[in-house]
Amino acid sequence: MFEKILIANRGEIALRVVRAAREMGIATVAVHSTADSDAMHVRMADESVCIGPPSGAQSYLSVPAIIAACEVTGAEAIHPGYGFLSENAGFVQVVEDHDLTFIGPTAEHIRIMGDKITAKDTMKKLGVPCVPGSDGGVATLEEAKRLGEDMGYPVIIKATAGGGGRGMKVAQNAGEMEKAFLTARAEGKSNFGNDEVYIEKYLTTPRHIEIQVFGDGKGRAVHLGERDCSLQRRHQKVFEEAPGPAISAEERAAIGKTCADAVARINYTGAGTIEFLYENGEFYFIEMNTRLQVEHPVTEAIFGVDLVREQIRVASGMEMSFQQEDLTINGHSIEVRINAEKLPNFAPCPGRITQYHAPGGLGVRMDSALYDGYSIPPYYDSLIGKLIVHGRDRPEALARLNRALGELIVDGVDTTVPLFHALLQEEDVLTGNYNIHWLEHWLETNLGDG
Ligand code: MV4
Repeated sequence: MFEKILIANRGEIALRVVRAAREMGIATVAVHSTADSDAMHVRMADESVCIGPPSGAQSYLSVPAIIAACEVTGAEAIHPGYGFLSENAGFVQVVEDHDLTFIGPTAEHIRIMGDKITAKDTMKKLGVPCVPGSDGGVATLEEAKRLGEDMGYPVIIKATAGGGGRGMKVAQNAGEMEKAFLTARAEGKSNFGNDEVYIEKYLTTPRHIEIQVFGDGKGRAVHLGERDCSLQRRHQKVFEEAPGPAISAEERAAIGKTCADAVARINYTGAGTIEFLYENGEFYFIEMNTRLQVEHPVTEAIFGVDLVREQIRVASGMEMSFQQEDLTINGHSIEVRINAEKLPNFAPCPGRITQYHAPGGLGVRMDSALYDGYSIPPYYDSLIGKLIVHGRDRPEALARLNRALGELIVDGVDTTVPLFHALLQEEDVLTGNYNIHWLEHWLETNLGDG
């Protein structure tokens, strides 16, 4: 096992990794920008290294600075958290070239899943159900139009280097194909330097269901059920839950086994998430994320496992601490993302926190790096905390969420807390009756957003 690891991230996720490491007796090194000298992750880690000026590009994304921080402190492994360098295959390569360990999958796995056409082709060959669409890339407008006619409209054109909603365009009919195709290609080129696109049948009212998988890198893998993350605004999740209210135990077992078998076959290491659209009882693969996700705590809550601990274990060459048979679901968990944003338009709202009080009590977890007097810097994303509740069933989790939101105090900046109070009054939220468009429609109707 490692004696010391470096955490190449900030905020609540850096703190999350410090906590897991400390319970394992592993020393931690925080890195930080000059804007984060007073950050909680720096205070909580055993050591810290300032790696650059405020901008992410010059600090948390600076590969030379992070490698140098490992060399100076003697850290043996790097946990990337989410975002920043977590899905950067080139970074993983540099880490390995310096005889350090990346706590996550191999550069090759990241590369495969980062190219969406290759990811889909790989998953299809591994028996994972995919959205019907083009076989690989579509090079010409003529081919795109032919596919549209064959498949039937609407279709969606996606940039292979995109993902998370970037570089996608819907064509409702043949007349919209030219613009959608050329725009998706141009966006792929300008945003990712890659103009390759592929086409899928557009599913109109699906849920976003993602399966948590975990591999040991030696051909064994498990699944930890699904999360329903359908409530999103502009491809940013705001409310996530596990298990999914629409997914039966039989469906979970079947799609879970398919996913676990697929990642076992490719010797996948560590935590991964296989994203699906779910419509009319069918799962359709869209993307795989090769990182620990923001919403991992809802899975931890219902399975009673520490996913970061497992990541560190397998990265050090140890076995996972569980097998599939050990993994049973206990109750229901919901996470809401507390962002420093001003409604109705979700404008970022950095500033000084004059008072912070975290909720507590049975079944309540608040993952946050906030403290009284902390100043949220304007340079990074607006996530300032995650409130995660766990109950014996969904109604209990919802009641607990309502109660915990009422206890939370974040004074000095606007937050997304009022949104959650309002959502908990909605029948569709209370019954789990929503899809990927529900929230945007609700925001438009109730807040005039959009
Ligand atoms: C789709 C789709 C409908 N049909 N693909 C958006 C993010 C990226 N991960 C994939 N996305 C979508 N792909 C087909 N064939 C609808 C979306 C989509 C979406 C997906 C998940 C969660 C929220 C979403 C909001 C709008 C569109």
